[in-house]
Amino acid sequence: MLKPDAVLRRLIGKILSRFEEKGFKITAAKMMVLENDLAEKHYAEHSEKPFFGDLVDYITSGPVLAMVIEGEECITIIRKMVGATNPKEAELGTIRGDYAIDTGRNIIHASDSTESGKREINLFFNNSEINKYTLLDEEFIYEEP
Ligand code: IDP
Ligand code: MG
Repeated sequence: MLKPDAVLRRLIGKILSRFEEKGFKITAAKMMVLENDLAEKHYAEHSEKPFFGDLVDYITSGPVLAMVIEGEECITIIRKMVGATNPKEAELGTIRGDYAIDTGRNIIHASDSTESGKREINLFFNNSEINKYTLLDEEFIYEEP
């Protein structure tokens, strides 16, 4: 999910290009302003943290771009591409390392496990909104497509 600062800073294209160039498949995308309730569900695991209120304010402060991105090992690889939670510690070359400075303005969310991925996809998308298609160059991305 591209957080509101990514959208307001016109970083959508640059960030999505990275996922496309890597070889991943974007199978759903939806821009929306999250209601508090949905934001709280999305970040339920952090509800007891001191930054929870600020986090919900941040993620609801403007439009986000929610997406489903598919590909082999995509959770692990995308978490690497996103970089550390604190952008000051994120390696240069990662999305947060290149485009962000503060943890509370770290521009992108990525699911951290298959389970959280499924849970989060269900929060934002119906099955009918997820598109099945074959990339034109899939045979060059994967040894065994
Ligand atoms: P992640 O986004 O790298 O998975 P999490 O620990 O799941 O990091 O935290 C979720 C989000 O909460 C972070 O992306 C960041 O926006 C915010 N956050 C995490 N830790 C802090 C903090 O210590 N202060 C302020 N915001 C934080
Ligand atoms: Mg997380």
